[in-house]
Amino acid sequence: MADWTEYLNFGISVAKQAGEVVLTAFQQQKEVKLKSSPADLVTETDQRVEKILIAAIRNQYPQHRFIGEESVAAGERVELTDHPTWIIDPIDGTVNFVHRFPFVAISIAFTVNKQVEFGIVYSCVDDKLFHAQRGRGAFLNGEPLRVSGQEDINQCVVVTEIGAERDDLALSTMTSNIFRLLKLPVHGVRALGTAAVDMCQVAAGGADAYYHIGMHCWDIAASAIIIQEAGGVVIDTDGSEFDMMSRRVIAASSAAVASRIAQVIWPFPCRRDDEVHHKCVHGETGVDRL
Ligand code: LIP
Repeated sequence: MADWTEYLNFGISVAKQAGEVVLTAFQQQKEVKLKSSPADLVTETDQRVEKILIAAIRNQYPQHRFIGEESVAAGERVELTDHPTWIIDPIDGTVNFVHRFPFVAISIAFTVNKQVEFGIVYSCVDDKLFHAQRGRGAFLNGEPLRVSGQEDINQCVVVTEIGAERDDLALSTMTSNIFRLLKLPVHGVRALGTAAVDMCQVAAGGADAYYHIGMHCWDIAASAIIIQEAGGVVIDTDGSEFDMMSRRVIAASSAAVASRIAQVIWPFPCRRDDEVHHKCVHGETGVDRL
């Protein structure tokens, strides 16, 4: 197994530096623009932080490639190749950032031959750096992470998100999913507003599962490997193998909990990340999704 530690350490250093930019802007007034829906926000800081991250990494590794949330929003294609590729969400939890709700994260995943080799999630406000390298464990600020190992769905705290969709089909699907889970019952359902930080709660054992439909590869590519290296499982919402481009995920403390959630929740149709340009126009009938 290749050793990507040098690249990981560089990624951690640029994430921390970019985190200082996010934290400074967090307290300031922000100019907000809309993307695919009235709840899909972007600020100048999202764009600036992504440029800072890509410029720093490209300067160190000129041959590497990038998939960045705001670059894709500006029209770049989502194309995952065998080349070393950095998958970047400069601010995961932009709505939280705009409202100063204190859960915002920089998410960076690194792939080679289309396989994630390491992931970094830096939760800026509470200064929590989660990372994992394939085959080498998961860590929070240097301390090892382990999932809860919970196998009984009725003993679970489940994290999810409502997301940015505001059309009837997506909202009715997501709210009915929460209803069915609560009726099992589960101990509780939580949502922090950032997929990356949500999933890191599962890796740390504070929550037992996470599921979502509609997020993007840059939201979850890093936190997926963090959960896997903490001993958890990550699958598609239909129970099949996880595919970061599918926009569907279940991540859990055990296979038993993951498969039980797959039986209860329903997806709504979303185009894959690698199938559509993200210059979505919020049309009369809602977002350009399918
Ligand atoms: C966010 C996700 C969150 C989802 C939001 C949004 P962003 O990512 O992390 O899970 O509910 O709709 O997609 O846009 O803040 O990077």
